[in-house]
Parts: sequence; structure tokens; C-alpha cells
Amino acid sequence: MSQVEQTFVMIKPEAVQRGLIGEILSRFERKGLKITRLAMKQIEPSVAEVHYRHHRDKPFFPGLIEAITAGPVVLAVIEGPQAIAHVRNLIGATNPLQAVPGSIRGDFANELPYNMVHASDGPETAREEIARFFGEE
Ligand code: FUP
Repeated sequence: MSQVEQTFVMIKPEAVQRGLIGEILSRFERKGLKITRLAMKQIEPSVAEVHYRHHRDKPFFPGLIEAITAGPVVLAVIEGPQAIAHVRNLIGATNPLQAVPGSIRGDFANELPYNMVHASDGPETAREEIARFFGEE
């Protein structure tokens, strides 16, 4: 058996607005992963700026912060064997043009920065993001 992992997922404002919360969460569940924490929240710009600090010098940064704070988001902790890699596979490539049909971004997103969902890209970011958005256990 592989190691059970926890990863962090954010369903972005554009997906919430389009009524895709259930559709997106069901894809994690049908993969055999468990939703262990769930919340709906409006993200503060200061928190968004920390979350995306690796892009702070990019020209698209202001538009990215605006998009992620445009309305409520759904925050989730997803758990299961190799959850981090499975969730990254399920969401698809960052750019909707490269995200294959069948993935969440490939099925529902059209162009950046509106790629519908965020998910942690490794164990360290997963720990950091769960703590940032849900607080320490
Ligand atoms: P990902 O981990 O797949 O969300 O990818 P990144 O951390 O590289 O990107 C974070 C967010 O920045 C993306 F969700 C959308 C936005 N972005 C753009 O708007 N333009 C780009 O060229 C790259 C990323």
C-alpha cells in the first residue's frame, strides 16, 4: 500500500460562479479519495499574494490576484494513497490549452488565469497550504 497523503484544493471563484463545486468534488471522490475538510470562504488579497508569491514579479500577477479574490472559493483537504499526484493528474495542466480533455481544467477551463482549480504540487506545499487556509490542527 502506498503512503496516505493529504493535499489542498481550492475551487476558484470562476468555478463556484459556474456551479461546478459538486462536479469538481465528485471527481476526487470517484477516484477513491476522501474529502476530509471543506469550507467556503472569500480570500483576502493579502493571503492571495502570499499564496501566489512565486509569481509576484510576473506581468499576470495583478490579474491573478484579482481573479482569485473575485468571489467565494471552496477550500478542501483531500486524502488518500498518493493523493497529491492523483489530484494533480485529475486537475490537468496549468494552461487550459495544454490540459487534456478528461481533466478538470481540460473539460471546463478556456484561458488563463481562469483555470478553475488549484491543487498543491508537493508534500511541503500541501502542508503549508493546509496550514495557511485551515490553520494548524
Ligand atoms: P498550478 O500549480 O498548475 O496552479 O500552476 P502555477 O503555480 O504555475 O500557476 C498559478 C496560477 O497562475 C495559475 F493557476 C494561473 C496563473 N498563471 C497565469 O495566469 N499565467 C501564466 O502564464 C501562468 C500562471
